[in-house]
Amino acid sequence: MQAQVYKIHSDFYYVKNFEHGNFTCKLKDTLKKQKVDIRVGDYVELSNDHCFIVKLVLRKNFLTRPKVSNIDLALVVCSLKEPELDLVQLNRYLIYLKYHNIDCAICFNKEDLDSNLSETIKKISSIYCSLGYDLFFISAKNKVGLLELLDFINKKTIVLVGMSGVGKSTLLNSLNPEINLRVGEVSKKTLKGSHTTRHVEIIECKNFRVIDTPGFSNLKFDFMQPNKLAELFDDFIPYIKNCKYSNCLHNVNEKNICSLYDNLDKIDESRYKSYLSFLDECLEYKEKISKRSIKHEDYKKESGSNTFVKISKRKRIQSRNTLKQNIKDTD
Ligand SMILES: Nc1nc2c(ncn2[C@@H]2O[C@H](COP(=O)(O)OP(=O)(O)O)[C@@H](O)[C@H]2O)c(=O)[nH]1
Ligand SMILES: [Mg+2]
Ligand SMILES: [Zn+2]
Repeated sequence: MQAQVYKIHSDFYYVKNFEHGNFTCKLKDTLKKQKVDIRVGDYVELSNDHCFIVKLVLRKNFLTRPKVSNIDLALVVCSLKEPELDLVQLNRYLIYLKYHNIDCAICFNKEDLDSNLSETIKKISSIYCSLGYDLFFISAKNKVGLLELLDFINKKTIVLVGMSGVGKSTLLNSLNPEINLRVGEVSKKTLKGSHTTRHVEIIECKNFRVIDTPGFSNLKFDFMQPNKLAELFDDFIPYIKNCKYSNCLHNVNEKNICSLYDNLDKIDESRYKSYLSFLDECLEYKEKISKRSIKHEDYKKESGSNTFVKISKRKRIQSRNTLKQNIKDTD
């Protein structure tokens, strides 16, 4: 029987089959040995007694941070005020989700706090409409703009993405009053909300399902090669095609040979600023990887025509002399 994982707690997997109901399972030893990493959202095959997960079904998509899978739509939530709208942070989520092949729509929340709303809408739309995102200007608290949103997420499994304090829990409560998630008050001092979602879980709502997750803070591009980044910015594509070199990083070092850099006046400032900031993280990652591969070489020892792999220092058994030495040192 197939079921979907809706919650994971220590070693227990809470799964659901639409006909047969809910079961609590453990992972079969063979899967544990293969280090199969089950996530919330995964479809799995159960043993006959429904006590064990015996197989993972191929995923439609997945994220590693947070660990979720099979997402139809990510609703990226930001607030216009308290905390102040942060377009770099918004782009961070959008690019991250694009990299993982997950469709996104954007909710701009707390419209009630923006005294200059029509200007804001104009500015935001000019950047994000042409990128193909569906935009929703809402007030989760006052239940403004929610009907349209409810219609849009109909029958979908969604995930809410956004910094803490922007109103994700409030939005879920307003969309679906029965679920009653804890809402954290924004701290008066920092204007940042407290994090109240502690585990990943699929919540069944009236006409949609939501994966509630705490795991989208501290998201960094520390997993990607720098030359792959620009391709994820749809607004850069027409220009980067014309750069002189295919490994162009489209920054100041490539002046005059970079078509994007030479056309920066046609790109939104916050988009390019976001790119440079993520690029730094990718470059850091690349450097880390290259250092790691140099270290790898250290572990090889050549003797004549043979290459031996040296045991890493940490795993080598200490000689009795060094042991004695260490004991003396700590005395
Ligand atoms: N003024 C206003 N405040 C809101 C709105 N939505 C949420 N809030 C407040 O923002 C704070 C953080 O909301 P919460 O839902 O906990 O944010 P989360 O951390 O993203 O889940 C709470 O004090 C909410 O009452 C809104 O539309 N307008
Ligand atoms: Mg919350
Ligand atoms: Zn370039």
